[in-house]
Amino acid sequence: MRRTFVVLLSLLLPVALWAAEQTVVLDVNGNCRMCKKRIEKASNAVEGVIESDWDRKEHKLTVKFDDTKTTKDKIVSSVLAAGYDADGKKATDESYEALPDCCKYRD
Ligand SMILES: [Cu+2]
Repeated sequence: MRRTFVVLLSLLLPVALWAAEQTVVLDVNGNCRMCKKRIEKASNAVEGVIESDWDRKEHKLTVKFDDTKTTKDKIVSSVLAAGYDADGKKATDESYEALPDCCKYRD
């Protein structure tokens, strides 16, 4: 009985570990190096985020996160709150206006 349990656990554990880590790629608007810092900071501030990388040319934010601790929506909300349009959603005018002038990416 005990052996069966151990065998079962050793079979399930790698699956459980693999399932916890997810990677998403989000469209995030921005301009400059400061934007990169701000966007990644906003994403990294979410508990459960392992790493974030914003590609300035492609305007893509790649986030690796633990899906037992956070969700894509929470990451998107945090980036929106920092003033950046993310995943097809618009940041509020208020958070956008708070950006430094060099970071204003809207026309
Ligand atoms: Cu900027």
